[in-house]
Parts: sequence; structure tokens; C-alpha cells
Amino acid sequence: MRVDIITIFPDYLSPLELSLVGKARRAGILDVHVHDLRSWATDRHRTVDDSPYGGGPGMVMRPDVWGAALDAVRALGPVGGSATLVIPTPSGRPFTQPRAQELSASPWLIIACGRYEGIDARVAAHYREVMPVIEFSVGDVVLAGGEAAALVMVEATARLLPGVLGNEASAPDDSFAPGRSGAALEGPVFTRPPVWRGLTVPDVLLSGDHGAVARWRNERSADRTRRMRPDLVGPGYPDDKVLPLAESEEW
Ligand code: JBE
Repeated sequence: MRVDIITIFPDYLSPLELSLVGKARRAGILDVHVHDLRSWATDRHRTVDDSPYGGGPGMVMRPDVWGAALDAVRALGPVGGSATLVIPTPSGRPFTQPRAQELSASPWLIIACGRYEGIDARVAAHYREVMPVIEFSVGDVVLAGGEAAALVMVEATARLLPGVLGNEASAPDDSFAPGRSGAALEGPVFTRPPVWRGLTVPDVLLSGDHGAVARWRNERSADRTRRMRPDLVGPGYPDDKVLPLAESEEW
């Protein structure tokens, strides 16, 4: 999988050299390219933003600079190569585990990281005519820009690529993995020593009874999900039903 990330803070993406994502890159499973948006600015100050039409606080990123950047980056791929444009924004649809699985099946992602109040809305509208465009939010919290969200999305996606996880069996057990429904969250885990500061490990985990262990884990998992995330239990979940990636969208 190829991932191109466009940002005014290329250094912000340097954690992608570390840990599991860095290893996937060195193994040739993931090909990441980070681009400085300012290299497509045209004035002496390399301006990428301007004040919002209609007034109001903050600055908006200019569509002409983004257009030049995205045209150039799209041209880097194989001819006719089908990239998906991902725009991290707090006003996007939720980025969830099923969405990470969908992205992990794409050959090529281009992630456009905005700062300030966001990117002129015509950029998403224009590129939607030539490629799939998806605006994602990684949580109901406001960040200073899309870079930290891009890190989240690349890491969540990369660990699902074949050959990346050491233990291929571990992904289906993840919290939020499809099929866990009422037990979306993983329960508590334990390792040696059996007694630590007076706290013991639940007997069932030492029993060697695999059926009993599976039932206990499922129970702890369902209980934790009800307590921590009542929103995940009941109607509306799992969210595997949400509209597909290429779905056309209004403003
Ligand atoms: O979640 N996001 O993709 C964001 C992007 C930019 C700012 N805040 C966010 N939450």
C-alpha cells in the first residue's frame, strides 16, 4: 500500500518511521511519502491560507494551493492508479475499525492534512468528481490540525496489512473487531507473577480449561462494554452498515 501525506508540518509525521509502521515500511509492505504543502505555494511568503469568506475567526486553507499539491501528488502514482483522498476533519464521519479495514484494502491513499479552520470546501467537491474522497474524524475532540489524526489512521490501517502483525491471529480479537458486537471492548489481561502486591490473577485463567477461559473473557468483555461504552450496545451498532467510502456527499 502507498500513502502520500500532504501537510505544512512534515516533521509531525516522523513517528511513522518508528515501531510497527516503521517496520512495515522497511519490509516494503507500506510505502509512505510525506510532502510539504508550502512547496506548492506561489508567493514570496509561501502563503497557504486566507481569511474566511463571510467573516468569522481564523483562517481557511486556499483551494489553489491544495489543487496544485493534489494534482502533483496524484501524478506520482501509476498511470490510472486509483487513489482515495482522505481528509481528516472534526466534521467528518467517524473513523472506526471497519473503516480502517476498508482503507487497508486500498492500494493508495492520499491524506490531506488541514490546519487552521480547515480547507476550502471546494477542494473536496472538486476531487470527488475524479476520485473517492472521504472526510474522517478520529474523535469528538478538536485538534490543531489533521496530522495527529493522520498518524492514527495510518497506524490503524497499517497494522491490518497482511504480514505486518507478528501474530496474524491477533487482529480478529481486537476491540471493535467486527463480530464482537455486544462485547466490542477487550476485557482485562494478566501475566506473571501470579501474585503482585497482594493482587491475584483470576483462578479460571490458571485452570487450563480453554472453554471456561473463553466464556470468562467474553463475560468480562461484555460487562466492560456495557459500563464503559453503553453507546456501543443496542441499536446502531455494529456500524459496519454505514455508507460505503465512495458515496457521494453534499457540502
Ligand atoms: O479528527 N480529526 O480528523 C481532526 C482533524 C483536525 C482537527 N480535529 C480533529 N478532530
